[in-house]
Order: sequence, then structure tokens, then C-alpha cells
Amino acid sequence: MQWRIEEKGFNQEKIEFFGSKFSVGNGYFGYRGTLQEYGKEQLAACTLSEIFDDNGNGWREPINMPNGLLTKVYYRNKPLSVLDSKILEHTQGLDLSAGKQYRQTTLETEDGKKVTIEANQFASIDNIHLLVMEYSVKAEAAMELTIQTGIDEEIWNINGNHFASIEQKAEGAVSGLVCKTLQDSKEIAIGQLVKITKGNGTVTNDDTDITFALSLQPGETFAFEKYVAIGKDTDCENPWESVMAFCSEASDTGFETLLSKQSAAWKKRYDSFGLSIEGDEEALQAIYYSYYLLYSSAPTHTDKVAIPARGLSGQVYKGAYFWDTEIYMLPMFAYCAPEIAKNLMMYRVHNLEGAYEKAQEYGYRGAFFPWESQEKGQDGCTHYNLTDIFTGRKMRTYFRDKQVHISADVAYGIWKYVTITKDKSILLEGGAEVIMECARFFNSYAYFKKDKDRFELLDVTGADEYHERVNNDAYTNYMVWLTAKITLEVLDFLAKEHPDHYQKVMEKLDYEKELPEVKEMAEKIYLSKPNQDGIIEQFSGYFKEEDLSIEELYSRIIEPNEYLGSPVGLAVNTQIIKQADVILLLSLLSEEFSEDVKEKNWAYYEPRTEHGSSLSTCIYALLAAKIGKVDWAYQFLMKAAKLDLLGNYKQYLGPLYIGGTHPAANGGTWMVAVQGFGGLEAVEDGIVLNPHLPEHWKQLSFRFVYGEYICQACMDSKGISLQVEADTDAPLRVKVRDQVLTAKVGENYFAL
Ligand code: IFM
Repeated sequence: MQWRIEEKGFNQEKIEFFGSKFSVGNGYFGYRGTLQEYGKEQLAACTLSEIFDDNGNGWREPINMPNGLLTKVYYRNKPLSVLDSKILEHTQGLDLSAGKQYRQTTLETEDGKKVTIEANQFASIDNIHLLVMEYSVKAEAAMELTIQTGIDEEIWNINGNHFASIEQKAEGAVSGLVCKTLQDSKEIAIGQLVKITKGNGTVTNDDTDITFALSLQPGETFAFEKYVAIGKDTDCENPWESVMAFCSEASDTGFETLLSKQSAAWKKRYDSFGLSIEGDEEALQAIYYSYYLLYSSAPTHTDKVAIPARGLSGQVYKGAYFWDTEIYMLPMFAYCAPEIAKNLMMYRVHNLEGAYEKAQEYGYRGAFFPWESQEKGQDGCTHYNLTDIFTGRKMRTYFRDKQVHISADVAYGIWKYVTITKDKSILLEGGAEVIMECARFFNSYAYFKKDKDRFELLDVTGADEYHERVNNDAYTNYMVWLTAKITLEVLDFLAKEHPDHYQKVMEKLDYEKELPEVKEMAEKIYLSKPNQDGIIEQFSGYFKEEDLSIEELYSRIIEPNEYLGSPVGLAVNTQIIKQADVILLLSLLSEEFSEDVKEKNWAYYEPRTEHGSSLSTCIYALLAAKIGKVDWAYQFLMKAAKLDLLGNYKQYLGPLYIGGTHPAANGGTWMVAVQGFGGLEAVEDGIVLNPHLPEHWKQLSFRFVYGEYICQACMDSKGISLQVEADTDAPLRVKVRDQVLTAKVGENYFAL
């Protein structure tokens, strides 16, 4: 496995993209992959999880902290940097094995002398408050240099300033800032401690600016380590006291020891992933990179947040948590790191109140979860989410009001977590209430058509966001049906296994009257069936829309950035869709549909899918792999897996930055490799392994958890070896192709 992802040479055009590509993070904060000399113009940012703010001028977004790693080198009072000087050599990279960003740059001074800057930095996993850097400058010839390092208060924000006050602090060796947010007066402190590790210089301190005046001899290196700590009042009683202590402890420990702890922590994470592919280094690295990115934004320390749609790589999408969490990110965590999956689902449980409020706001009962959920479960999604490029006017969009499938996705997520981990404790800790209230919401939303004796879901937006306010979107209807079924199963489980709890929730939620109605909804909801050609209509009337190629649609575009979806976009009255919708349904509810239907729908919908969302290609790959269309699957896997490596996405929509990392695609990548090609599926009474490997994958191996079983599956074209660990003698039920087999603790082999 090639652990280093590296770019040689400097390209001004790629500054923003590399900022995302080389980002580091630990779930508490993310730090963009920018160079130390960068400022807000180059989108340097340290994005915090959990704290959001509204500066009263648009939308709430997460906090970007003052940049604690800002470091600049000066020669003859002029900056010496990639932005200002002649670059002789430059390398920027990410060492996945330690979650560490590095750079090495050789610059030439105006009088032809060489200076080499090297730096390494990482967001510590061992102490999630810490950002650690080592920085060195080597002079090839004798010269006087000045290095300034400090905390940059010029903060890059998408939607305005978020601090009411920033107070300078300095005590002992630690200097820093205590910031208060505008909206909620949340206190966040950032501290820095700098330690010279090589060479000598005159040091001056001015507030948070630390200056080294150096007189270097030929070949001499000056180096320092910098420990930056961040603490907020939601997790530190006295944030400033805490960051002082974190900086001092880190400095006592030293960079090298912290780095070896960091490598050990990442190794543990990769061990729980346990993935290897023989015969495809490129795919392997891209899959590891996806895992790295997703894990870097994961809340390991709290169940009060989830993973934002752009991870912690910035403030895009208001730092909000979408259905991306349940449908795209959850599976990887549930199988590889169940404790994180539980955190993600408990975030929804804690925010049931917000979902009640939203349902009431729209006149419904039960839990209508936010489309763009923020820290207390409030919906960050605005009614006017887009701007018309032609008129400059805000456009009324219905993501917030009509993507009702979000509540079904949440119920599905909790149930998936339970199915994979067998940890039913979440149901007793509020998970059952969430599921029941989601079903209640749909019971109040669904419309009973007497003449057809069925429930319909009218005026919704499905996964495909180009077609808003449609009737009976297939994905939505099936997911609502599933929510009703899950509710019945959960209540059945509680009634049998935890009768007291059953009684309690039934009373607390006043559910006696609801229950028969949920049952009826499960039986009578309209589920659109494949037509004579085997195709499931995406929504009622979809087939009547203009059927044209994507090229033809593109030829009608007037402005490169014009929006193709509702209300007036070019795709609205056509069959061109933004992202996987029916194909997502067939992937998630795979057992409900025949192979023939899956294949026909894939072939029908793919040419009509623009893949305008990063949530799309992985799902096409997943379904293709599940049905053994390995060539289709492989090319779509590579698109999803390499998205953040190649930066094949838009950085800007007009003046608005929309770049960053893509956690949903990262999670989707894992799903394709393990659930698609490896054919893994956890079911109620065991696991399914139904591999379809690309021809050049000589062997695929991966680790997963199913209940109390920890398994390592290793498969090739001939068979599957399954190494099982568990504290039980009960064999694990394994379905391989059509055979139902059992696996005991130890080594098992199943021929294919
Ligand atoms: O949740 C997605 C949505 O499906 C498509 N637009 C982007 C959102 C955030 O990733």
C-alpha cells in the first residue's frame, strides 16, 4: 500500500483544491491542507465541529478559528514563499499512515540563494484539542532571515464574521486568543506554544506574533515545533486554562513522541478496516484515502454531532448534517467502528425535539428531521437556497420542505445500525421513539386515496433534486413503507423483550391509536412496480417528461453555472435526473427486486443521470457490482473513489465556494468495495457474502463486525476464507451465493 499521496510542483490554480485534498482532522476540528504562509485569500481554515453561528446576514455556519499555524519567512524584509518567490522545487503531500500533511519547498532569494522550508503537521487523535507542527528552514548560503509565526485573526468565512470579541492572552510560554461567538456567546480559546529545536535566533514576542531573527551559516538549519490547542466551553470548563495545559503537556511530550502516538492511533483505525486488494494498487490507495477522509471528520468523542456534508474541510453546506450520514457514511462505521456509528445515530436521538418542531411548523405530527441539521437539530436549510444566475434573484427551493424521505432515512439508519451491530440498546435509549415518531410523521403526511384504497405521498422531492414537488417518488414511498415496517418490528421486539419499556414508550408517545394506522400504512402504501419493460417509474408522470440525452440538455445551457433543477431549470421537464434515485432504492432494498429489474433499471437510468451530485456514482457502482456487472461497477467505483484525489468537482458556484471533501462519496466508496464487490450484507439472522470481483482483483480481503463476531473475509475467484473471532461457540450463519452455511470461530472456507 502506498501511504503517501503527493503532488510535485506548485500550481496557483490548485491552491483551493489542495486545501481540501491534503486536509487533516480529528472529528473535533479539521485543518485545511494549506501551506503555512497562506491566509484567508488561499482559504486557510481550521473548521470546528459542533459550534455554529449566525451573523444575521444569511445562514448559520460552523466556526472557523483563527489560524494557529500561520508562519512566514522574510528575506530582506520581503516574504519568501511559494506565493512570492522563485520556486526551485516543491512537494506537498499527505501521509495517510499518520494523518500527517507535509511540504518541502526550495525557494530562491532575489540574489540567487537557496532556502529550503520543510514542515509536517497533524491534527492529533490522542488529544483531539491539539494541532501539532514542526517547521524548519535550511539556508544553502549565509543569510539573515526572519521567521514570524503566530495566530492569524484574519479568518476566512463564507458568511461573515462570527466573533463578537477576540481577546489576546499570554501566560508563561503560552500565548493565544479567547474568542466569543456572535450568536450564542460561546467561548473558544486557542493557544500556542513554540519550542526551538535546532539553531539559535533572537526571539521577540508581540501579542501572538513570535519572531525569530536568524543569522544562518551555509547549510545551517533552524527548526521549531509548534503546539496549538483549541478548547471550547462545551467541553472545557475554562477553555483558556485547558489550552494552556494542552500546549504545555504537548511540548513536554515532544513532536516525535506525539507523532508516533498519532501513527499508532491511525494504525488501529486501519486495522479495524483491514482492507486489501491484490492486483490493484490504484484502487486500494483511493479506497484508503476515502476511509482516511471520512474518519478524519468522524465524531469519536461525542454523540452530539454527526459528519457534515463536506466533512470538516470548511463551512460549505453550512457545516450541516444531511441524509448523507445515514445512507452513505453509516454502513462503513457500523461494520468497521460501531462506536462511531452509534454516535452518529445518537445525534439524531438527541435532536428529536428539533424534528418535532419542524413537523409542527409544516402542520404535521411526529418527527420531520431537518434536511440540513445543525447542532441542536435545527434546520439550516433556507427556503431560498439558490440564486438564479440570470436574474440574480433568490429562488424558492423545496429541499427543506419536501425532501421528507429524510425521516425515513433516519429510521433506516438506526435500524441498519441495529441489524449490523445487534446492539439493541440504542432502541432503549431513545432510538425506538425516533423510529416511531418518523412513522407517525409519515402517517400524518400520507394521503389516503379511497378510490384506490391506498396511501400516496404527494408533493415530495425524492433523492433526485432536479424534480421537486412530485407525487409518489419511488424511493420515498418504499422508504416510508420500510419505516412503517421497522416501527412494527421494533415495537414487536420491545413488547417481547422489554415489556416495561414498551409500555413506557407507548404511553409517553400516546401511540395506541397510531399503531393500527402505521400497520395499515405498511400494508397499503403505494409501491410502484416495474412496468412491462421492467422499469420502475421514478415518480408519477416521469415517463411523460421529455426523453433526451444529457448532451442534448447541455447544448441548451446558456450560462455555465446555471442551475438545472426546479423551479425553472433545463432538466425539470425532462427525464434527466441529478443523482441516483430508483437505483438507490434498488441498492438499499436489494432483496425486494429481481436481478432482471435491477439490470434493466440501471441500463435505463444511468444514461439519464447527470451525476450532478457526489452521492450518485457510488450508488450506480454499488448496484452494478451487486448484480455482477463488474465492468460497469469498476469505472463508477473509480470515479467515486478518486473524486477527492483528482478534484473532479466544482470549486465555485458563481462567487460561492462549494469545494471541500465529499464524505458521502468516501463512505460510498467503501460500500462499493465491500458490499458491492465483496457482496457483504448483514441480515437479521446472519451475513451474506456474494462476491463479484473485478477480473484484475486477484484477491479482496476486508474486516467487519457483525454483532459479537469479528470477521476477516478473504476472497478470490475460487472461494472465501472467513476468519471468525467471537466469545461464543454459536456458529455464524453465512449465506454464500444460494447456499446457507455456518462459520465457526477460527478459519472457515467456502468454495464458490
Ligand atoms: O444530500 C445531498 C443531496 O442529496 C445532493 N446535494 C448535496 C447534498 C449534501 O451532500
